[in-house]
Amino acid sequence: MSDAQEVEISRFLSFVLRHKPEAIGLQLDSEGWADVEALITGAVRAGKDLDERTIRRMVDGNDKKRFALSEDGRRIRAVQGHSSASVQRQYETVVPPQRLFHGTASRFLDSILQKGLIAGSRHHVHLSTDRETATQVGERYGEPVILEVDARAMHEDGFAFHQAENGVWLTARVPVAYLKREG
Ligand code: HQG
Repeated sequence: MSDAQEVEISRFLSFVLRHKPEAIGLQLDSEGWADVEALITGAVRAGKDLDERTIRRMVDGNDKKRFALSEDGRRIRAVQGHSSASVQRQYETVVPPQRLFHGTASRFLDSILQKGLIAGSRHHVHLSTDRETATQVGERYGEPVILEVDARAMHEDGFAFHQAENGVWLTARVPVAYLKREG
C-alpha cells in the first residue's frame, strides 16, 4: 500500500469511526465500537478497498495509534476524537500533569481568549503533554499558537481530565483563567 493510500484509508476510518458511521450504514456502540465485518461490508459497498489485513495494518501502523481492535479482533474503534452522538465513551477520570498544551491557529486566538477552549463538534478539548505535538495540531489550521493549560489548578478546582489510549489528554472545556499563551 502506498503512503497516499494509507492516508486515504486512515481518513476514511476516522470519518466513519468518529463522525459519520451512518454514511456507510455502520453502528457504533456508546463506547465507540463497530463490528469489523460490518465496517468492511459498508466500506466495500462505498468503493473502498478494505479487508481485515488492511485494518490490522492501520491499527498497528497508524502514526498516532488512532484506532484499536478488541481483544478478539472482531470490533474496532477510534480511541478519541469522536463527534458522533451515538458515542459517549466513559473515560476514566485521571489526575493530569501540572500543565498541558493545546495547539491552535492564531486566527482563533481572540475567540479563545474570550470563551476559553471549547470542544466544538468533538466531545472534548484535546490536549498534549508536549509543545511539539501541540504545534503540529495547531499547524493544521494555520499559523500555530501554543496555549499552556494550568491542568493541576483545573484538577484542584474539580474539572475532570481523561487520557485516551494513545496518550491524548481530554477535558470538556478550559476556561480562560487557566490559559496562558506561550511565547
Ligand atoms: C479551536 C487531531 C475559537 C481549537 C489532533 C481547534 C488532535 C476555538 C478547533 C485532535 C475555541 C477545533 C483534535 C474557541 C477551541 N473559539 N476556536 N472558543 N476553542 N477552538 O480539530 O484540538 O489527526 O476539533 O483550538 O492531533 O485541533 O484527527 O480540535 O483549533 O489530537 O487523530 O477549534 O485531532 O488528531 O478543531 O484537534 P478540532 P483540535 P487526528
